Amino acid sequence: MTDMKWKEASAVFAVVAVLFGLPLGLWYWRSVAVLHRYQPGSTIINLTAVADGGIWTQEEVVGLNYWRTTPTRTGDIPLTQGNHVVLRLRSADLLHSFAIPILRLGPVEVPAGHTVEMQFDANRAGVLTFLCWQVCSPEHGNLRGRFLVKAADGETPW
Ligand SMILES: [Cu+2]
Repeated sequence: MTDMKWKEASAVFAVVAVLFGLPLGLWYWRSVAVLHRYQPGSTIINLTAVADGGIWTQEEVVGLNYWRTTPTRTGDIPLTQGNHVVLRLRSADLLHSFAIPILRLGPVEVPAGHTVEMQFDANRAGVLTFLCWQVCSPEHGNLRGRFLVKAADGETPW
């Protein structure tokens, strides 16, 4: 009888461990372990492409909020000269791509369901335009944005 109780208890424990441990592990992997891969002091920017509206957003587009809300188009993204930038690129829907032509970075394909990393050093002050590089959708032309790199001495060259 006590043996049965013991088995029951360990089964309950196993279920609870999976129910809570799995999300916790996932959360840890996404928010802590992944970020520790980058060099210290990196500026980490998440950009998700959304075909509807042609939007690059810094918001997370997952599950229900894809259907319920329109993500906010990212404004100009401020950087400071010398920043090491880690871009974590995603797509909310179909195949997009990403490039920063003035830095000759990319294009890299950004398929849905993946996170594509791109890193660069903002060595020079100025405006860095980024855009989707392939005709992905009717509003493809809107899939662009800017990094504004402020000079290390505080000057703004735009
Ligand atoms: Cu596109």
